[in-house]
Amino acid sequence: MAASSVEELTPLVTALYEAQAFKFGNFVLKSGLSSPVYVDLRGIISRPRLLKQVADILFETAQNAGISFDSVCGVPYTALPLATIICSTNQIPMLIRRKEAKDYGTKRLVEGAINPGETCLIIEDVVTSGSSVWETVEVLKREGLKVTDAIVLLDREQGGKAKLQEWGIRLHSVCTLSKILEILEQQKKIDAEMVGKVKKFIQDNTFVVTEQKGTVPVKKTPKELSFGMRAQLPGTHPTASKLLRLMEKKQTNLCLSADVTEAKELLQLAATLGPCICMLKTHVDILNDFSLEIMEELKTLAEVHKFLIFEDRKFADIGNTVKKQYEGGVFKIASWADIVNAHVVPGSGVVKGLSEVGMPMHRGCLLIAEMSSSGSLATGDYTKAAVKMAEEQSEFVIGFISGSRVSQKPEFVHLTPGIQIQAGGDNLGQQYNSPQEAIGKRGSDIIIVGRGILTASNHLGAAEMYRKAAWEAYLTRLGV
Ligand code: 5BU
Repeated sequence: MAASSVEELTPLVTALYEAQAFKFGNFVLKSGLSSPVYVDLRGIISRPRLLKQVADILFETAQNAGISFDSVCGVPYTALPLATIICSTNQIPMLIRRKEAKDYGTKRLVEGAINPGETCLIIEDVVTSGSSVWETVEVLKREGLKVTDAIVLLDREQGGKAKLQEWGIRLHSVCTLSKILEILEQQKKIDAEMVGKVKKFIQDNTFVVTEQKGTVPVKKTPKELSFGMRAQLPGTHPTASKLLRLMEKKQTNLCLSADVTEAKELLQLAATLGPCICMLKTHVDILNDFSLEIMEELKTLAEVHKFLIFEDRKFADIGNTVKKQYEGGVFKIASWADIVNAHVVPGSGVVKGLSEVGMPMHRGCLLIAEMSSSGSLATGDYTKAAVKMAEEQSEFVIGFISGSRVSQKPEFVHLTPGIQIQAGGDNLGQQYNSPQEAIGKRGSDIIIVGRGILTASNHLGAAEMYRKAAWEAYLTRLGV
C-alpha cells in the first residue's frame, strides 16, 4: 500500500529530513520569490537506500492508483535516477526527455523506443505550479505518446495538481508539504511559528486555474500579484519572465531612460546605475558617435549588472519596412536590444513584421497603448485596440507602454514614462506623474525615468531614490 497517513509517512519524512531535503529559513527561489522553506531532493542520489525506498514508494503509488502504462519518463533531472530504478526493478521500458536539445536543433528530444499511441507515466520529485511536469508532457505528446498520470514524491500544494488536471493529467502524490510540516513539528524539528510562516507562504503563493486557460494565484488581481509569481505563469513570454524575475531578485522596477548623446556617457550610466535598474532604455538615433562596438559593450554591462536593454524605437510602418528597420541599417537594433516598442497605428502587420526578426532571437515587443505627452491621441478605443492586438500577438508582445494598467492579464508588463517625483511637465508637452501614482494607484509595473535622474548632480543617488519610491509603491500594492 502507498504511504499516505502521517504514521506511514513518518520514516520516509525523517529519512528525507536527514538527507537535508527540507531547509527552513529565508530562501530566494528561482522565480525571485523569498520563501521560508526550500525543498531540495537532489541529496537522495548520494543515499542509495533512500533512493531505492523513494523509487519503490513512487511505483507503489502508481500501482495503487490502478494506472496502466507502457513506459516511464522522469522529469529531468532529479527524477531521472528514480525512473531508472523503477524501470529496472519492474522491467518497464524507460524514456528520457532531453532538456538541452532545444539549443542544438537537430538532437532528439526524447531518447528510447517511442511507440506512438502508447501511454507513458511521468515521475517527478517535487511539484509546485506543475509547469515542469507539463513541459515534459508536452514533449512526449508531440512524439505521439499518451500521458494520463504523473506520480510525484512531494506536492507543495501550490496549485500544480489542479492545473495539471485542467490539462488532463492526474497528479498522484506520495506526500504533501502540510503532512511534512505536521511530522516535523511532531518531531520538534521545526516550531509552530515556522509552520505558520510556511503555511502563510503557501497560501499567498498558490496558483488556481481560472476560466481562461491561464492560471492566476488564488483571489488575487494582477495588481496584487508579485513579479516573481507573474514570471512563473505558463503564459508569460520568456523575455517578460526574465525581466520579472530579475526585478524580483534585484528589487527594482526602475527603467533608466538613458537619453544622452555621447556613447561614453551611455556606458558610464550603464556601469554606474546598472545595479539599481531592471532595464536601460535607449534612443540609439540620438547618439553622435554610435557604433556596434559600443552596443557590444552595453550588452556586456547588461549581462554583468543583470538588466535588459530596451530600444525606444517606436516602429510605426508597414510590416515589410519595420522588419528591415529592426534587423538592418546602421543600427542593427535586433542584434543588441532585448526589447523594442511599436505604435499600433499601422495595424497588426507592424508586429508581424517585427516578430519575424525578433521571435527567432527570443526578443520581446511592447505596444504603445498610451503616451505621456499632452494631447496624445492614444486614448479610449485606440488604447483598447492596442490591448486587443497584444492579446492576439502574445507570442512576441510582452506588454505595454501606458500611463496605467490597460490589460488585466498578469502575463503582460506595463511600463510608464513621464515620471518625476514632482508632478508637472516640460515646455514641449511632456507630463509627469509620481512613481507612487503610476505604480501604486494606476497599477503600472515599471517606471521609466530620464531627466529626473539625468539632470541630478548625483545620478546614483537620484536613481536610488526613484528605485526606492517605485519599489515601495509596488510593495504597498502587494499589501506587504
Ligand atoms: P523624461 O526625461 O523622463 O521625460 O524622458 C522620458 C523618456 O520616455 C523619453 O526618452 C521619451 O522619448 C520616452 N517616452 C515618453 O516620455 N513618453 C511616451 O509616451 C513614450 C516614450 Br512612448
